[in-house]
Amino acid sequence: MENVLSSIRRERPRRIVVFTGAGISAESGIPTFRGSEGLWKNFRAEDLATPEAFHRDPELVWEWYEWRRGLIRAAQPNAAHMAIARLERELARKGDALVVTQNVDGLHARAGSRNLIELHGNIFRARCTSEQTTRELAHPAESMPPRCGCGSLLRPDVVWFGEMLPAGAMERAAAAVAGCDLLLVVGTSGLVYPAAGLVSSARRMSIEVNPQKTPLSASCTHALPGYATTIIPPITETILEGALR
Ligand code: BV8
Repeated sequence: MENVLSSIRRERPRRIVVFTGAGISAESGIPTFRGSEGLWKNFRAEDLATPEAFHRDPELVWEWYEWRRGLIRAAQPNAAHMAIARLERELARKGDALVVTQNVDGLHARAGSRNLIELHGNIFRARCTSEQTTRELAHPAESMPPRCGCGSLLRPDVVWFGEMLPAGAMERAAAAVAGCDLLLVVGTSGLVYPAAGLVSSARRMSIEVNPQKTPLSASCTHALPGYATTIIPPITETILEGALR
């Protein structure tokens, strides 16, 4: 860890991209997708987060998302989310910090991050399957599966497996990663594409923060074994010391 902090002090990065996965929310009590704590009532995300599953059983899929929303509503952003939001705020005119997240839990926004790309959508938004209009889901659904005023089914406004990401999201994220001085890769197994492919666009320093080795570890300049809430705050502190000098 100390050698990574020394590299940050030497390089004084100012243009930061933080690429996050489910692991950054693990210490907020939200199960990851492939972690040992068993995700989501013994269902695999790949089995339920698909258009086919929704077509087959919209009520089951909605119940799964309602259960996840309940967990997330009860959770709080953790020290890693907060440190990243502070980095964006305090860098301000001296540089910039963009969050590119695979997560749909909305915790980066709740921590205060505004410069944010949600590659896979947001679990607290629903979309009409006919009109494609979206709406916020502030409260648990009254009826199951919920319907739009037009009578059509609503669906979670997230990207399912086999679906395209939001128009322009990957292009914007890839351009930011290619142009940044430092890419932080936090809490992702690096298994889901095209998101995981972003890491190979980094041209300068890249630091992976994960208790496990992943397929992305070898393509980062540093791989720090450990938890996001332990490692991210000292890293953002060191970035700010250098950038604001
Ligand atoms: C698509 C929203 C084009 C829904 C999610 C190559 C190119 C293109 C596509 C593919 C490809 N290869 C395969 C595909 C298909 C597929 C895919 O990638 N499949 C995988 C399973 C192999 N990709 C797609 O379908 C994508 N669409 O490509 O469109 C297209 C269109 C039509 C036909 C062909 C192509 C869409 C993918 C998006 C799916 N939606 N989420 C929902 O959430 O319900 S993905 C889901 O997985 C979440 O978003 C999650 O964030 C994401 C990735 O998982 P991770 O975040 O990495 O989480 P995971 O649990 O795996 O890992 C957690 C990590 O944290 C672990 O490493 C752990 O060690 C670490 N950790 C734990 N605790 C901590 C920690 N780290 C730090 N601190 C801690 N405390």
